Amino acid sequence: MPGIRAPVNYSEEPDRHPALKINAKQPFNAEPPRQALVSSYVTPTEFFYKRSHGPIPVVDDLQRYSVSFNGLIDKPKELFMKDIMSLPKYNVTATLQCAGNRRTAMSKSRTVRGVGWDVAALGNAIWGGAKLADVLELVGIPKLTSTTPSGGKHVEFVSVDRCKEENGGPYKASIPLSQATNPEADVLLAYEMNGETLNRDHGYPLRVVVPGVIGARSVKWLDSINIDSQVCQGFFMQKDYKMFPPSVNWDNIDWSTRRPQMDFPVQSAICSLEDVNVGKYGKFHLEKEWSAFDPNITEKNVPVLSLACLIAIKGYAVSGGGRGIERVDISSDGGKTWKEASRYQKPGVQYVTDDEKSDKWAWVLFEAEADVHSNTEIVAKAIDTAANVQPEKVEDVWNLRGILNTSWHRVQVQVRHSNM
Ligand SMILES: Nc1nc2c(c(=O)[nH]1)N[C@H]1C(S)=C(S)[C@@H](COP(=O)(O)O)O[C@H]1N2
Ligand SMILES: [Mo]
Repeated sequence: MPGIRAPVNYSEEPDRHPALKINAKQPFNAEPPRQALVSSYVTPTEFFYKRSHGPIPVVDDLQRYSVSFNGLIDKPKELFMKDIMSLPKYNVTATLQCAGNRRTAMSKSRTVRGVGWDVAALGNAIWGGAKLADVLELVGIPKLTSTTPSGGKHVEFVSVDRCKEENGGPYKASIPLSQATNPEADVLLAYEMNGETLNRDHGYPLRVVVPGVIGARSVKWLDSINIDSQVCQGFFMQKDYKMFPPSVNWDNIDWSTRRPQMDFPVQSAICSLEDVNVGKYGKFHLEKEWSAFDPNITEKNVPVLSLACLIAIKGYAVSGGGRGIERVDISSDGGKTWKEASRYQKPGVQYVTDDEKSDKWAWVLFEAEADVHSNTEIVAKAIDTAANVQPEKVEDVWNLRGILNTSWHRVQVQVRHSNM
């Protein structure tokens, strides 16, 4: 018995924060209210989105839990928690983003298949654990290896949880061996999140964190690692999480024509405002009021801008592959004119792209304000260090699975005049 098991039903799910917006109950998929994301650079674990494909595994005996290494290596090995924890520990601040983030907005343009998400299917955490490059070295694969002598080129992660997409088999994904053995890629086998032991929802006792890559490759509840000559053939690598052009539909789809999505493109969203906001424009101009996150906010209780004319615009911007955010542009006239937002990671410290002190795998929060006197649309778009820019229209990136909606984020502000 390996000390960890996958429950057959949902009777052993962990407790979760009541403010999470549940997009699917079984398997559990939930995101925080968007305001929660901009109230801190590091997302508190309880507000970090949770994306699962089956019941959450249960650890019965941590002493007996181990990860086995198989496939194209000299000889199979088994590592226990104590072996992994005896390797140097690294803390990597990285934003994990589900490829389905902002899917609900994409489905409004044309129907897509998949769990609906607003703009909060991502979070920024400090992940603590061993570098996969060190772990692989321990089992006999040197650093910076792209092919093993026996032809291994990919590292496949197999989990404990069971999901229906795999016909009751485990969740799986792979990354290239060259990335896995490169210490600078910062791929972790993480046992901590935000300074605490990983919790069950996020992969306890051990998960993979692949910085800069769509969340789907950061396999939770790790069971085994296979070194393989080919990319993982599992459902989530081959029949899901691939980007198709808008002309492909469920009748003409050929999954084999596209590669599994890895890096995510440049993304940003406004989080201090809902999609539709009603502001009361009164007699006096109020001091600017950054909307603080209130855990009592529910969907039915959307914050109304109180006497808004000077509107605080706060949000996040992030790009994949370790590309930093070069600029965030904000428009308060629907995209006709733009001004640059200020960016930060540590509160109060201006973010400098590519600076040694900036976290390359993490998001950047941004702030701007707009003086609004009549109904308008506020828009955000980010530009990364490769000068990649978010596409203007969701229609241009529409795809049948509804992944990677990175179109300009637009929110409506309606101004009502009042005498209060
Ligand atoms: N074992 C396992 N790993 C998994 C998943 C899963 O369902 N099972 N979901 C993946 C997806 S699609 C995402 S976006 C992230 C979500 O991680 P989180 O729940 O810690 O936010 O985990 C990934 N790893
Ligand atoms: Mo995901």
